[in-house]
Amino acid sequence: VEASIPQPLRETWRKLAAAEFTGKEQFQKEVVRHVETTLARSIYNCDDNAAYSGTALAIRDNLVIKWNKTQQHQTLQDQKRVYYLSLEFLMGRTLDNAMLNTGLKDTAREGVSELGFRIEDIIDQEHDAALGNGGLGRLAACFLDSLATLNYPAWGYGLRYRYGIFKQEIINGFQAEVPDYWLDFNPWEFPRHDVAIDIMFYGTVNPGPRDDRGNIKKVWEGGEIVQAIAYDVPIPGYGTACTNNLRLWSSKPSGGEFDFGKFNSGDYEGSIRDQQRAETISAVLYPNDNIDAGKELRLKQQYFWVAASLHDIVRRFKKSHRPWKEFPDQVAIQLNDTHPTLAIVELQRIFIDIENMPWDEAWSIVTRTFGYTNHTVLPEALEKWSVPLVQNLLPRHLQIIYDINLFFLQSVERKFPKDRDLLRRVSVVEEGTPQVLRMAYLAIIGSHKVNGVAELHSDLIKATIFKDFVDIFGTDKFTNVTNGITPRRWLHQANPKLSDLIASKVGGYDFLKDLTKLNVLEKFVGDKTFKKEWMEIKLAAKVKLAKYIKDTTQIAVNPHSLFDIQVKRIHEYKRQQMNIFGVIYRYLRLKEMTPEERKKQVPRTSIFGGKAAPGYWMAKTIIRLITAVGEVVNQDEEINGLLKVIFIEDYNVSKAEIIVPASDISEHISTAGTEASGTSNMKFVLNGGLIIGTCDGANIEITREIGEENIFLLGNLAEHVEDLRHQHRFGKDVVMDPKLREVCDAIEAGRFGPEQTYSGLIASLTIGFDYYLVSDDFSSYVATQDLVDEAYKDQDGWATKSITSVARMGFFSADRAINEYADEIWNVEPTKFPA
Ligand code: TH1
Repeated sequence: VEASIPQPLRETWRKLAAAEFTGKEQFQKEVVRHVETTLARSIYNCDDNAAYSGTALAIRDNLVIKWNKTQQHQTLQDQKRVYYLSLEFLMGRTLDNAMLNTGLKDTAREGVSELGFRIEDIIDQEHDAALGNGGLGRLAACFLDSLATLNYPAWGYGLRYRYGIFKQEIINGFQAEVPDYWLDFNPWEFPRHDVAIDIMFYGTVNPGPRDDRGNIKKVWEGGEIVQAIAYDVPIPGYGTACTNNLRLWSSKPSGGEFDFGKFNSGDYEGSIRDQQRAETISAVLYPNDNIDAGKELRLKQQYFWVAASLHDIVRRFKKSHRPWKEFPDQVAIQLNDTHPTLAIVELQRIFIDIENMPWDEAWSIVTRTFGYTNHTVLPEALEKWSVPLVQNLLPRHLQIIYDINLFFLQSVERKFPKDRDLLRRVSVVEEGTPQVLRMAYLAIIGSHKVNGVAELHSDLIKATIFKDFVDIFGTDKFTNVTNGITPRRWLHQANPKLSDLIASKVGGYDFLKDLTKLNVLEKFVGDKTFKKEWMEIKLAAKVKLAKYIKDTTQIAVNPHSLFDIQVKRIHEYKRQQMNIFGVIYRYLRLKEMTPEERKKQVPRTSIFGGKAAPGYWMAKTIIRLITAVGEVVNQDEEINGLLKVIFIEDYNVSKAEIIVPASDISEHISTAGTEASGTSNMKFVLNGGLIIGTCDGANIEITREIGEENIFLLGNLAEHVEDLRHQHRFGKDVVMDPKLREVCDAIEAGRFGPEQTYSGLIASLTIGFDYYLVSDDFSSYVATQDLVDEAYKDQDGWATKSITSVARMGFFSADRAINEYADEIWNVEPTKFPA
């Protein structure tokens, strides 16, 4: 308030208000001005990178004007806001998306062309914002795009990691990790040094003065203080003025805490060490997907981010001078997995310790504010924090967690008297040495809605990991919101030719805002020329990927071969091992064939990509097997191009934009019941690729929407997994599938390099009891791949499947998902913008 311009002067300001550029000439003027003044460069040293910077800064100016207006408008409207708390936002590149969403791409293309540049080269200069591991972080990014596109007043809150997900290099066939320092030039963020919040760690809880009700207050004090600085990123909606905010926190030493005493007394290095300790908090993204490592620094990150965000949210609410009980009418906070669960505890602490609210009143507000999204059932991914760790780092929060748990268990006891085992099972505190806190349970207890991310997954959590909580809270607290993807990035931006062709048939680009409009395409499945154009676009995308592969690996692949793609984090449950075993099996068959038989085979290019967590040895072994198979197969003259195996290094969002449009078939073959949803399955189908997959996650709903005849399903069902695992562990005569045996024999015979390299992988199938059931699904997998070959021979039939599938993909828009969250969980309305 103090910083605002006095009323009488505001008219002067308004007359001078910055205006957006319009048209090519004004755009060019802005680019040149930024290159010459902001960057201090000239016609003598303007390379692609300088042109990128100039273009980004010009586009940014328009974005910022929309953003400021949106924020002011939302403040005036004073509606309920959504806050999406996520430790990961896997945004990828911004420039292209910003141009498309603001409708400036054609202007920019022509504009830079006259200045001597190609827009594609400029776009290609940008470093990905890779603040995420995989699906969970990319989902958060897609949701931000939809929230803005649908005009919801929404903020994302996350961490501004100095290092995003590591860059993957393949050295001698093995993964190596290189740090991803991405902040050298980031025009998309705005530091808000005035938004600085002190966050405390460690310290002790001491008795304080009595409160209004005569109770002795608990005072948390004497801890170490770190400052959170806000960095804001504008999030433009597609075809709307609405531009939302993503606020990322960066850590630095607090002004009061930074030890100038040490500095002045000559301990310069000591003072720098303190500074580095503070900065370490937001230094690096933990590179684990679906794994909980339980590290103290990770807990520090979580509290730092959650405390800063809540402070900010509460401060914003307080400006409206409403009574506290209206907090849940103004604020909806969504917890992206359990990573921000401490937000529940922190809000309760703010209410009872700082705002002096009675416990029950506070708790009722807290639970009406939060929603929790679960993204995994894998036991190794469920967060559990050791009690001694929390006791030391956040002593007051531990007390509050104990109280939350106590009151919860008392209510359970009232509802189910004398069921001691139930109390043990649902307690937030798991007994053991040490005791651990089950964060998912805390998230459930502190939220009014809990959702899974695909139907099967939402059913599974109710039937398994959260069953007791369904009995306690009733089934209505648990719901499903099937994931979605933004068609703006994943169709219009990644595959402009396909987007244009679709627009020419469905009556313009409205389908990008209402994806169900794609269904009009079904009318054209019989249209010969349309089909031809459709398949030409697919081929062009394959040619583009083939060129990328050639440029980066020196390996030539045939764009007319069947492109079979599996790109995602490397994980045993995702079963890249089954894919590569299938490739080996195919290779062995090809080797046995006569030249005549070989001529009848469909040539195939098996493409893999994905990062392994740095400490995940099995995943790294799988990568090594893939690259080793490639080394053998790609050079085998007898095979003569009938099979190629490619590993694409450093899979990320911008590479996905090249890869996704280029698939004939993509693989989504997780052990049934393990992949909560998957979202790349949706991206591939939306781009006219077919799927080979298991009955898992969103594959099931994709099948329901597009029809069984348009998908290649394989393997055992989720309901049989438990039995099959039991058989592997305790069954008497479990024999490995003979086809898989043959593959293992080839590996053990050293056909892909020293057999010891893969001993762990082979052992996982035998003495490891084949936990992911590769043996059980392998023959089905191989047989289904044969069906894929057969189907591919009929190119016309293939095109029919491809078009029909795309026409039926409307459901998988992230817009649909966001509208479901808005209606069923957040109870928020879109903002109305003046026309
Ligand atoms: C993923 C799920 O594995 C995937 O199936 C789902 O589509 C995606 O979330 C979005 O819902 C997950 N990623 C993580 C990452 C961490 C912890 C748990 C999960 S679940 C760090």
